[in-house]
Amino acid sequence: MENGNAFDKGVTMKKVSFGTLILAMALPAAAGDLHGKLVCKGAKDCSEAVVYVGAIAGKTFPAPKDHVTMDQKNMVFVPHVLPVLVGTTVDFLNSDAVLHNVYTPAVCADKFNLGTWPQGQTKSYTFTKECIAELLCKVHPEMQGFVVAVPTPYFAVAKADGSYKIADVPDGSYTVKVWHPKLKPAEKPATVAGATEANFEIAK
Ligand SMILES: [Cu+2]
Repeated sequence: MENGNAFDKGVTMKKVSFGTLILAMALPAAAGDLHGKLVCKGAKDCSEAVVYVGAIAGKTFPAPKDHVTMDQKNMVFVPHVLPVLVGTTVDFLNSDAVLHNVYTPAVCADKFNLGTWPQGQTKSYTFTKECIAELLCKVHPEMQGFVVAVPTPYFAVAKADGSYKIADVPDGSYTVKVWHPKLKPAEKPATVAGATEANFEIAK
C-alpha cells in the first residue's frame, strides 16, 4: 500500500510539473507601456489629466490591499488629482494645524462627509464604484481636489506638457479614456501590442 501511494504521488508530481511548464509556455507575459501625448486646449496645462484603460469585458481586478493617501497640507489637497483602482481605500491625512472638513458632492462616492479631524490623523473612504469625486472643504472654499476611481489598474496622470506613460499594460484591445477637470472627456480604442502610442486632443 505504502509503495503504491509513493508511486502515485511521484506520477502526480511529474504531471503537475509538466502541466505547469506547458502553461508557462502558452502564456507569454506580453505587455508594454501605453504612452503618448495629450493636447489640452483651453487648460493651463495637462497636469490634471488622467489617462486610463476603461473597463475590460469579463475582467475584474481585486481591491488593492494597500491604502493610498491624499494629504491636506498647507491648505491644499496633495496630490490635486488622485487616480485609483475601484476598491481602493483612500486615507485622507490632515497635515495642517487647522481643522478641515472634507466632503464630496459625488453620488458615486455616497456624498461622503468625513467631518473634521486633528493634525497627523487620517479618515478613510473606500471607493467601490467608478467615480469622479470632487473633494471640497467646508471650512476653506478655495480647497479642491479629485479622486478618480477607475475600473482598471492601468492609469496615469499626465505631465504638464501632456506626456503620459502607463507601464506594463497587457497586450489586448481596450478603450483608452482621458479625463480632465476643466475639459470634455475623450476616449478611443487602442490595441496594445508591446509599447503602444495613443495621443489625444481634449478641449472645453
Ligand atoms: Cu480645509
